[in-house]
Order: sequence, then C-alpha cells, then structure tokens
Amino acid sequence: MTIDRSLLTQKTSMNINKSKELFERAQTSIPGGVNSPVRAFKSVGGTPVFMQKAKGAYLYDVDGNRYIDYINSWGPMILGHAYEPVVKAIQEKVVDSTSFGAPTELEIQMAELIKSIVPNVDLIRMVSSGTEACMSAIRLARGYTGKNKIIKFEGCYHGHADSFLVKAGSGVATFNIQTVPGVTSGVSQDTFTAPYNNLEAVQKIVAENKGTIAAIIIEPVAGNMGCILPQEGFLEGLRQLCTAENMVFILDEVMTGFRLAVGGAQERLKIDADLVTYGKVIGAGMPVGAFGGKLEIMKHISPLGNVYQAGTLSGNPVAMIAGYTLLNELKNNPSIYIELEKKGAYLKDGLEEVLKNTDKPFVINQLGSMISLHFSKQPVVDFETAAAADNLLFNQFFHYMLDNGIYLPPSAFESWFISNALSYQDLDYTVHCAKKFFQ
Ligand code: KE4
Repeated sequence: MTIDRSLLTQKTSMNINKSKELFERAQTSIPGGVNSPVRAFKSVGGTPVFMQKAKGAYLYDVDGNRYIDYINSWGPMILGHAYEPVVKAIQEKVVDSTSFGAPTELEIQMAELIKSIVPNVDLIRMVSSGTEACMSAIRLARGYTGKNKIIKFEGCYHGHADSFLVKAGSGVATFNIQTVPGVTSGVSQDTFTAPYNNLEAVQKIVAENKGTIAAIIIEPVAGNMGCILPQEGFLEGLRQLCTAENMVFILDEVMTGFRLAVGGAQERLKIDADLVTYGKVIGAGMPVGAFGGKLEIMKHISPLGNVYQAGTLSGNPVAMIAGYTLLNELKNNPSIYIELEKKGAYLKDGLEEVLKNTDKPFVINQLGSMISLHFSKQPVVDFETAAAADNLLFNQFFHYMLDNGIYLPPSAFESWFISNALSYQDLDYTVHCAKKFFQ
C-alpha cells in the first residue's frame, strides 16, 4: 500500500478560516449560504469548505487545502475536473456566443450521439437540469396515458419538482423533511411511494388503484440514500408490471447514466425503459439534463404533440459542446469503464479489509464507480435500512476524512463517486485514513 506522504503532512484540523469568513458572508445574501441545500454541511455539521478550483481528482479550497474528490460535483466529473478536451471545447465554442435561442447543428449531433449509445432512445429532448428532465418525463407519461398517479420509491430523489418531494432522498432525507411545505396535497395525493426493492408493495398499490397510474419512476441503482443496488428480479418485475398495466416505465439515470456503463444502467443491468432521464455526466459539469425514449411516447411532446415543455437555455451551445465532448471520450474509450470498475472494487476491498478488523458493523454497497459506506448491522437495501444505520458515526467519519484531505459527500444519504482521475495512490490513502479513524 503506497501512501502519498505529502497529504499526510496536512494538519489534521485544517485551516479553513477563509471558508468560515465566506460562509458567514454568504448567509447574508443566499438562503443558508448555499445555492443547493446539500452543500451546507447541515447534517454533518461544521463549515462547508468553499472551493477555489479543481483539477483531475483534486479539489482546492479557498484556504489552499487539497482534497481527494469523491463527490465529482455530485456525478458529472467522471473523468476528473478541468478535463482538457472539455475545457478546450468550451473555450473554442464560447467565443461564438453563449446562446442563440435558435436550433443549432450541435444539438442534432448531441442527440444522434446519445441515440448511438442508447438504442431504445428514438427521440431525446435537452433541458437544463435533472429536475427538469424528470419533471418533463412525468408530465409526458401523464399526457400520454391520460392517467394522473405516479409511483416513486422512498429515498429516491428525482429533483425538486413538487411531485417528487414525497419521501424523497438526497437533501430531503438528509434533513428529514417529512412533508415539504409548499407542496400541496393536490399534488402529493397523486404520488404513491413504495420501499425500494419491494416489488410486492408496488403490486399492491397498482392492484388497489387500477387504471389510475401513469408511470413508475425509479433510480435503477439508487444514489440518494447512499448507493443501493436493485435486488434480483426487482427492476424486471417493475418492467413487466408497467407493460401489463399500461404504465410508463421511467428510469431516472441522472446519476447512473453514462457512469455505470457508457449505456448506463440500461446497458449494465439489461433493463429496457420506456423513458429515460439524464443529467450530470451528460453536461460534463455544465447545466444539462435530458429525457428521451420511445417514439410512441416522445411524439406527444410539443411541438410534435400537446404535452408542453420548453426552456430558454435548453440545448445551450456551450453546455452542449461540453457534454458532447465528454460523451465522445466515454464512447470512444471503453477501457475507462474497466478502469472505473477496478477502482471501485479496489476501494471497496480496501475499506472492507480495514473495517472488518474493527468492532463497527458496516455495509459497503458498490457497483462500478458508485459506492457508499453504511455503519449498519444489516444489509442496506432501502431507505429504512439506510436510515437505521449509525449515521452519527458517519458524520464523525466524514469530518475525520475531510480533515485529512478527503472530501466525501456530506451526508450518509448520498453515493460517493469515483472519477477515473483517481490514482491507486489516492485510493490507498483513502483506505489508510479510514484505518486511522478507527485506531
Ligand atoms: P438536478 O436538478 O439537481 O440537476 O438533478 C436532480 C436529480 C435527479 N435524479 C437523480 C437520480 C439525482 O441524483 C438528482 C440530483 N442529485 C443530487 C445529489 N444526490 C444533486 C445535488 C444537489 O441537490 O445539490
């Protein structure tokens, strides 16, 4: 095990004075000092570190501290930060204006590239976030089927559209918000929820609400309650149920898309969605989301059909060239996924080797470059078991790792992400610090 000793020289309680100053100042102008709640460190406590820059596998905060990055901007940075081809493509494109509000050839190229990677996408619409993608997919499913209800899963997060803020994951779970003020009962009554990996619960909901459910939406590998894998037959059962009951099967691949395989979870798990949503990697860190799928359904989207959906910056040229460049890199270098697979397994094995020699019960869920550590006595297979873990211990673990230059997601209800910029030295150092935490 080779350790990058330069990292170990960092003080175990870092100087984050500039971050503290900025956080104070930020809170006078921005709600909670952040533009997205999960960044606020509210569940883990302490001061969120403000970033100055990042390159490859490393983040650099405003106090000059370096961190090994396991957030990857919550997913997009699959090849590391400031990836040269993406930076160069943006620099060249931005001088031609940042937006037209008119169609461009680049949008066609992006759509054709995605279709060449994901065979069951006949048509795809670009939007500016994962929330927009999922929100639009649900509206389309309702418009297409003429039915109102949807089924989502406890602990899954599909963005902050009203319909999804029912027993949602990510920040909603992190802050234990049972019912989100502002989401009306008129909306939430149309959202059924079931435990992840519980096919019987879904079958029961469907049987008791025959002919009223437009869609089932799910994260094929959940990443918003930690990383939780679908159990054998679960996704296949949902697929069959959707086919039998004329419900649209929507895979939310905002997190898994182009990460678990170039074709995402659909390729990796061999599951066929009616609609699929994307975000994160698809924009390479620029604001991009997308939803697409079968022509029979997508032809109802305006202006082809009457399900209205729109966006001033949808298909933005600078965002498109970033995503297009990254997706091409991923498509043309399949070895990337082999390397990500090895690094994910290497980190899991290293952490298991350390933790099995402690008195702490733990579970590590990992698939490819998605991984999470739960201090749990039982398998973590749904939100209930994720919530029952010793998440206070996780919070202590988080801060210890942060103090040692390792930036994990600041919540037990998040997946860690491995970028291909991470070296085995970085992984070894991560395992070494985990070992030190328990000594
Ligand atoms: P955005 O609207 O944040 O781009 O995407 C929403 C979304 C949809 N679907 C899945 C599976 C997602 O994970 C997300 C967003 N993920 C969170 C992190 N778990 C984004 C981080 C944040 O909220 O700041």
